Amino acid sequence: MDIQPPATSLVFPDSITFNKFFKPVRIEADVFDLEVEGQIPTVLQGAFYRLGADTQYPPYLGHDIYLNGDGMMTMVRMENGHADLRTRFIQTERFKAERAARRSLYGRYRNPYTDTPEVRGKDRGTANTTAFWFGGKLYALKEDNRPTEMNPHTLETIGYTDFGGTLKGRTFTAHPKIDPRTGNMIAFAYNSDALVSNFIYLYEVAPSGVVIREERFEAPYSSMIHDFLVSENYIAFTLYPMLADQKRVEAGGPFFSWDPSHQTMVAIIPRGQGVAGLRWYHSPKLCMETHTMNAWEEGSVLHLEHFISNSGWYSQFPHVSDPNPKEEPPFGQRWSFDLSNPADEYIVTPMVPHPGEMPVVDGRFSGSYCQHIFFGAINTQLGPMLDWGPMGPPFNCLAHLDQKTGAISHYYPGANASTEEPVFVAKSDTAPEGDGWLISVIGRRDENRSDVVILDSMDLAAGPVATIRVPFRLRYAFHGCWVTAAELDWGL
Ligand code: V55
Ligand code: FE
Repeated sequence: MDIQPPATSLVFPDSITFNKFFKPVRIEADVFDLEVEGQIPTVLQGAFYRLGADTQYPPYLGHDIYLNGDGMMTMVRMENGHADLRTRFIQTERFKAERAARRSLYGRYRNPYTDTPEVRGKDRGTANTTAFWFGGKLYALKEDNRPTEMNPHTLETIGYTDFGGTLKGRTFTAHPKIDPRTGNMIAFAYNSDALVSNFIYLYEVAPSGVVIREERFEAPYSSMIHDFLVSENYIAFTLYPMLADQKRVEAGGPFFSWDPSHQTMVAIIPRGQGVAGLRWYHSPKLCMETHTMNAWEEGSVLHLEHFISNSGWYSQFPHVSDPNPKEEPPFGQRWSFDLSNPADEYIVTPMVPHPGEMPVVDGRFSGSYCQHIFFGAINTQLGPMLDWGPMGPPFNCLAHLDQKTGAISHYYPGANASTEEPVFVAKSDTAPEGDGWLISVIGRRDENRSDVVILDSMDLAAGPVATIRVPFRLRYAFHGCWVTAAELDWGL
């Protein structure tokens, strides 16, 4: 018998994307009744979902960035104080093709020109960014493809949706917003017409799962647009020069690179009038928006609250000319635009004295003023910086900003432990704004293991009311959501 050794290495490279605490985990688990320290609040009947990247095979090109991993969904189902865990890969075309071949076949992030001949022209979506619940359905979102529908109970992959034929575009953001006034989803898409395109699409989707509004406008350049802002009457985008370049992509290069020859800009669109009322502003400073907190209106002033870095995101994408650029951490800022003023100007107010990211507000109030903002943070007064991972410097705490008092409080999970994006669940339908439970995954590096913690949003310093111990490591993930038992229809 002719025995063939594997054609490519089955060992993950000893590089920052794949080593130490960020080594791919690849475990599709079912663990019934995790250990629970403390008490899961009785209102938390439902499931916490989170989505991340957990590369199935060592990249055949030898190197890869974290953002290009295969989608892996985590579900922690909570019922009467018990917690059950399920993790599943998203069964994308890419995942299935590589599993059948038992090796990596796809090349660089968003670059089909780097794929092996076996998969040329095949779908290359990874569905790895946001677990999102809308209209009674669970989606795995990735901004360079359509939403992937998932079975919320089994985590089986159902496949791409085009919202019953009403979504014409090929792509869809990983950061749609739910308008709490209408229940509709406000979303956008970019690089939809072509791999690299200047057009940005706006969508509104009804809870019935039908696109009810579509418009598009043209940006001055094609770049990464990861997140956006929605207030009661406005939609806003921060455009920053994380440029996509078709020629470079065709030559097998990185999809994005930071090009300081372009300016950071802001597009403000009145929701009623639509793109006909679009106004562009120019940022006096070159910077990038990492994620948005909230947008709200005060008379003629529109406030945009978001995390801003004064550099590109060099841990993922290079600088066009500087071979050794310095990545700056993001800080929270409020940008205030007086829309009655015709001038191209706005006021920048710092919100947080230390770096932060992955913010959340109480979704019942998003688009209106939110007093309370929650996020992952780096506060070296609480403990030392953790070793850098493939996404830059990891958080060492969770933070709560009270905008009314200016106070910032923290949850510090202990030494050599990192936090992830907090997910907010209101304590009840009538609870005051911001009064809820925060759910976050803690990476315990010394134990090579993860915890899911539940904190009182109004008292982070008190520490978790419940710690759900996961007996293995959940690979650092991106965005999650909470879905109630009623929405999940457990009765059936
Ligand atoms: C981001 C994340 C992505 C991506 C593009 O956080 C931007 C920003 C997890 O994937 O593909
Ligand atoms: Fe994101």
